[in-house]
Amino acid sequence: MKVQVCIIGGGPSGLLLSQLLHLKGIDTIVLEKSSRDHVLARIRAGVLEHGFARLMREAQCGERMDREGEIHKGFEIAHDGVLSQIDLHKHSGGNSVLVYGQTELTRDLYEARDRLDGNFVHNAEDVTPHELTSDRPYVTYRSNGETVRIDCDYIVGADGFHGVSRKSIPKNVLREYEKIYPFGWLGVLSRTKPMSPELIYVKHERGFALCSLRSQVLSRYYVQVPLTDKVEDWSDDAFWAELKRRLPEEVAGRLITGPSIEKSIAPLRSFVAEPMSYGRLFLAGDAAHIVPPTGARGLNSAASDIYYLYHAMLAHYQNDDDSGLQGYSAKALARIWKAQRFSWWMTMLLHRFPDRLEYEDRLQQTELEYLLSSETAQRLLAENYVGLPF
Ligand code: RFL
Ligand code: PHB
Repeated sequence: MKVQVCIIGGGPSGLLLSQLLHLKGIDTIVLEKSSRDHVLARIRAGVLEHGFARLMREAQCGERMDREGEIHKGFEIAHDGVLSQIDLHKHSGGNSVLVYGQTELTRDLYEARDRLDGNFVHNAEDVTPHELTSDRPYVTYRSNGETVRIDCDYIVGADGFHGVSRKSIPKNVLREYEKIYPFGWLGVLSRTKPMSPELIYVKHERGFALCSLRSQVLSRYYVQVPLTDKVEDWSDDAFWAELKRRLPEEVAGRLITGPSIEKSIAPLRSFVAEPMSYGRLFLAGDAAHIVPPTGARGLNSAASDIYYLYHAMLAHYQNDDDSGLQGYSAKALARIWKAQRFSWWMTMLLHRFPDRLEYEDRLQQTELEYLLSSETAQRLLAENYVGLPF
């Protein structure tokens, strides 16, 4: 089989790119190693930048997002028993974010691909890119015991952090930057009414917590836990009790608890791989970079990669102009590093760090006091949280 662009990975990055290219008459195939049900069972991001929402509309996938997604013009920070509001709208020149779950967004993308009869292979085993530096790259995979070969012009590696694409770039070309944080987030999804219309980020001496939501009947909460904790260690009751302890009293009193319908622990990590292209392979999304979720940048950073790659491919196929593809890695990385900086900053600001100097704890406290007392500092936060332009 021959296509113009072979996309490895059917998460939000791969699906969005295939949909955008398809609409412009560029043919793609998406090779996904898992089943659709498996991909749709993952509970991840909840906050979308307005730039991402725009791209979803351009991909003709924005209808349900615009109907069911909630516009959030601010969020709250809880610390020392007090709540302080960050007015994103005021401090970012009228912008906001959209609260709409990654699971729903991925479902919308799948449905859009189905409507256009997009090429999609689920349960593709041993997906392997070949001949990346030749002008005839190809990808092989196994399905029902047979090896299938896809010839293409370009390969896009959108196969997440554990995928095969990044690993196919030679070690002497690839440079990896990584920071592992000494804790994780224990997340619970519950079919309960959210306690607050806005997200609440909590700094507490027992550790960070986050109150988020997916809709008016679906809540998402997180607490910072040591890396050694296992999900099995945490009964629902223990989770709710710990969350309550970290919330200001008036807020804790409003918390509505219920059985968890999903519970998982995500370790926190910052990671960037450079360059993001090698020959005819282009990396996008979590395949090339990871952020701790504190700044809600992960999926949003994937969206800016897809935007740059989509326009670079259009320029190639429509105008025979390869400058976008040649400049893709540098352009994407410039924005990625800013999202890295912001996510690192939010993480350092709000978490409890074991084994740290008291001096550093005082600096952290001062940083937060400064933020909450300075409009200039809140403007910087708002500009980054709603998403830098792309
Ligand atoms: P994905 O979603 O990991 O999808 C990659 C796909 O590739 C498949 N795959 C392969 N396919 C073929 N062959 C192989 N060898 C393959 N290896 C893997 C996988 O099965 C999968 O389907 O990457 P993508 O598309 O780049 O999307 C990235 C986002 O998923 C991620 O950045 C966000 O979820 C991060 N994130 C958040 N981002 C935000 O922007 N806002 C948020 O509020 C936010 N909250 C979060 C988050 C991530 C979290 N966790 C669990 C890490 C909250 C959490 C708790
Ligand atoms: C979420 O709702 O899952 C969420 C929201 C904001 C974050 C991270 C995760 O910063």
